[in-house]
Amino acid sequence: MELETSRAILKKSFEDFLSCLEADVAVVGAGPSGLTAAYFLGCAGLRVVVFERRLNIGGGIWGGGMMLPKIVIEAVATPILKELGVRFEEVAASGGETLYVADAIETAACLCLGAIRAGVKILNGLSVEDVVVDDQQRVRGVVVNWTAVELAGLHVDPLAFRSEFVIDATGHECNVCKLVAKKVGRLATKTGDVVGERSMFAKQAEQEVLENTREIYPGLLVTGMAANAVAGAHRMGAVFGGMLLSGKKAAEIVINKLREGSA
Ligand code: 48F
Repeated sequence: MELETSRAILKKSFEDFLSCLEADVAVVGAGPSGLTAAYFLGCAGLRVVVFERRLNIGGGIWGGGMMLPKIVIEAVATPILKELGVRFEEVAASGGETLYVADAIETAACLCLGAIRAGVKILNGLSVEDVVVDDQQRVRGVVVNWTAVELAGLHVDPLAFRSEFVIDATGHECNVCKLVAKKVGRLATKTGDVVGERSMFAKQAEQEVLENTREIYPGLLVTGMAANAVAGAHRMGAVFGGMLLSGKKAAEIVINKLREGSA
């Protein structure tokens, strides 16, 4: 039984890795924005792989607000929760806006399952440490290593995965944008570099995150909190509507670009 277990795991894992070697879209980070982007891209029939540094999938959803496992969503984002089967309740209305609360664990689980059922491959325990560029210096994929290798500080060369587009969904750290700004070229921000996130102003941040969801460098899109951090916009705390809407917008941008043939 031991050998059969090993053989099954090796065979099926290598099949998965080989199937992800060339994708339409590589999403970096399996938080709410990355999973939502992946879900809508998968629903559009695209080949999507998500690379997640941690073993657990869901990014900042699990912690809710200060480790109290609830998240708040604005009315405008509730259709996405409904589509993914997440239940929610109305909690408050202020300034003409109604807010809803959902269970953080249910939200993370439904987003993850929704993406998988849409055909997305999620690879965990893997860190994106660089991008692949072509002769025009356009981003054409990601360079990946085991997070365990990174943590152990071992000198192990990574492997490359090719994709037509890469989406930086790494949250506050905006890791892919940082390394592109450092090693590849100027980002489409006011400084050409990562500007850095501003203090909490939830209402404004939720609007900004949609405006900031875009192609930030040829072949590289940015979504979720990474979009605000790169652009020098505000943070929002445990309000998650903007994350879901931003992920959906990133998917729509990529779908349109691939349809136009502008990859
Ligand atoms: O942080 P995260 O949840 O990003 P998000 O989708 O959502 C932000 C909210 O959780 C919250 C907020 C808004 O309400 O302010 O913070 O923008 O998920 C980011 C994921 O990216 C992974 C990281 O482990 C996390 O799960 N990640 C970060 N860097 C890398 C990475 C990397 N280099 N390679 C792979 N995964």
